[in-house]
Amino acid sequence: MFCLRRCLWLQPRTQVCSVSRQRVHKLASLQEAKALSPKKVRSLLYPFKELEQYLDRSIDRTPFQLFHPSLEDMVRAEKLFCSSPSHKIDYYTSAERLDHVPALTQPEVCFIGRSNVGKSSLIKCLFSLTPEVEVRVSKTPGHTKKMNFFKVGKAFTIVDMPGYGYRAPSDFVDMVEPYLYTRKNLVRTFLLVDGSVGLQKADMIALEMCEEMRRPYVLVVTKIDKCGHGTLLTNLMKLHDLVKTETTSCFPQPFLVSSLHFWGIYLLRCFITHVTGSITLKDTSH
Ligand SMILES: Nc1nc2c(ncn2[C@@H]2O[C@H](COP(=O)(O)OP(=O)(O)OP(=O)(O)O)[C@@H](O)[C@H]2O)c(=O)[nH]1
Ligand SMILES: [Mg+2]
Repeated sequence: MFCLRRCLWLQPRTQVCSVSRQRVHKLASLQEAKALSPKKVRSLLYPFKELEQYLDRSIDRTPFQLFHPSLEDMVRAEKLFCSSPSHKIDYYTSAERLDHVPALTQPEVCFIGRSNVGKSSLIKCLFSLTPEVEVRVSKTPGHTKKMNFFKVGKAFTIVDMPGYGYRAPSDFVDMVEPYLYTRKNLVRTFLLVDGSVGLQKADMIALEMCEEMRRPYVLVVTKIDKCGHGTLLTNLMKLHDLVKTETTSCFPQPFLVSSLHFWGIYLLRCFITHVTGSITLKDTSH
C-alpha cells in the first residue's frame, strides 16, 4: 500500500525555499479579541456561524457545530498555549525517519496536508501567544522537510509534518505513513484541506489513508479568508458529503480556520486541549 501511494504523494521539485517569520498578532489572545464588535468576535470564535446565513435552510447545521465550547472553556484552553516556567512550550526535535521519532508519552496531535496548505502557519498561529517558539513557514511549497515536534509543557505535543504532493520530500512516505500507523500516543490527526481550492486528488489519497489507519482524524479547512462565501460553501459542502458517505473515523465537523485573521484558532486550541485530555469542558450545553 505504501508503494502504491508513493507516486501520487510525490511530485517534481523545482524551486528553492525561503524562510519567513511572522510577528505576534494583536488577536493572539481571546482576551484581546473580546473587545471587538460582536460580529467580528463571532467570526473569530465560530467561523461557521458567519457562513451559516448563506447556507440553504434545508441543510442540517448540527454536524458543523458538534464541538461548540463556551467562551469560558476557550479562555481556559488558551492558557495552555501560554508558556511559563512550569509549563514550557518549545520546539523539541525533528525526525526524518520513524527511528528518529522521540520517545514521548504525552498525548500527541499531528497536522498533515498538501504542501503549502498552511500546516506550519496554523501551528505558528496556535503558538502565537508564545512568539519565541519558532515555526517556519514559507510561500514555497515543500518547505517543511522533517517531522517537527513541539512540546506544550507536559500536556501534549504538536507535530508539524512535511506536506504531500508538489515538492514533497522524497522520503515522505517512509517518514510519515509509518508514524501515522504506529505512533501509540497519537490521539488526533488533523488533515488540512485548502478551503479556497477544495479537495484535490492528493487529499483524497490522504483521506483514504486516514480511513485505513482507523484512528480518529479531523478535517481542517484552511485559508478561508482567500475566497468568497460561495466558493467556500461549495467546497465545504463537498467535504461534508464525502465525510458523511465515505468515512468512518473522521469527526463530522470540519474546523474552519484562517491563520492570517485568526478565524477559528481559539476553537481549534480548545479542541486540541479537549482531545488531549488537558482540560475538561465545563459547559457543553451549546
Ligand atoms: N491567505 C492565507 N494564506 C495563508 C494562510 N495560511 C497559510 N497561508 C500562506 O500559505 C503559504 C504556505 O504556508 P505554510 O504554513 O508554510 O504551508 P505548509 O502546509 O506548512 O507547507 P509545506 O511545509 O511546504 O508542506 C504561506 O505563504 C502562508 O503565508 C491563511 O490562513 N490565509
Ligand atoms: Mg510547513
